Amino acid sequence: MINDQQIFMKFLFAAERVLMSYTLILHNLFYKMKLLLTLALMCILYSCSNNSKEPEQNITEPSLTTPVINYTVTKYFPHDTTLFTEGLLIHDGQLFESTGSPEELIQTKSLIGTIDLTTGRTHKKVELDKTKYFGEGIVFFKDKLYQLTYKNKIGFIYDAKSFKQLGTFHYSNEEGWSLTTDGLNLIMSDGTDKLTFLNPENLQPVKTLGVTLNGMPVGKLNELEFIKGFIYANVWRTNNIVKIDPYNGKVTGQIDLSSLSAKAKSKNPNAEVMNGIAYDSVSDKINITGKLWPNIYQISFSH
Ligand SMILES: [Ca+2]
Repeated sequence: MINDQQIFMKFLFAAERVLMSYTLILHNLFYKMKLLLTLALMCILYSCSNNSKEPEQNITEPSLTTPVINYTVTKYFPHDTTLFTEGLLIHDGQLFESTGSPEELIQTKSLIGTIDLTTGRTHKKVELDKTKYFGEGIVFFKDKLYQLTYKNKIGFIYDAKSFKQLGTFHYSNEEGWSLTTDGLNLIMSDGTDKLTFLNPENLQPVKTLGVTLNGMPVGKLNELEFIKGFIYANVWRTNNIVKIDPYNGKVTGQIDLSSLSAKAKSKNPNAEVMNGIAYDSVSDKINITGKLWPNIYQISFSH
């Protein structure tokens, strides 16, 4: 026989078991909810971190642009607007300019002269017969001055002091455009992407250097200037100067002189392309002008 106390004890025991079961279920539910919340939070964080990575990937992609070299104009000087500039350089503290003479511009001459920066007047040293020769770039090397002609495949050699003609030299390049020197060789442009290094003793080619920008040839290399171990070249029909590594021909920087060209054209609507680069090692400045430009601009840039 079971008495009332035993029945009550059984009821309490059963109630406790039911309560424990509910507690376990609730505990499991709470655990599952906690797990779901954690998973949801992880998904949100992963999604956010994925979104924030995308712009980083774009930024870290290799850049295909060449560094732009900025410049400042420090002075400007007058320039004779009849000078169809082909070459510009500084020798013994004097600014020299060589010019060409297109048939349609009857006022132009093929000459070499020094430029008086105060007045803009040209003091002529050499003049070619423009019915035969179109004067191009010049360079001094030791005690001589060398001058290219456009299509005659002939160059002239002068005494660097008296400007008396000492002789001529011939080259196989289709055209002659500009000259500069690295102190060992003469460096010649001919309107292509190739620069020809000439032995100054016999004017024979030593090597040619192909100039590339991001792996692509840079054609129409024009007026040259050698500055602190690099060749700077104007690209014809543009207002750009490219900085060239003389060992591998790679363009390592670019200077955009469009604003100087715009200034020149605002003063003389007949002004043509930028075409003169002359480095002054004393002031560490660069003189820039162009064909029929009314000014020579003295600029400085990091090089
Ligand atoms: Ca030059």
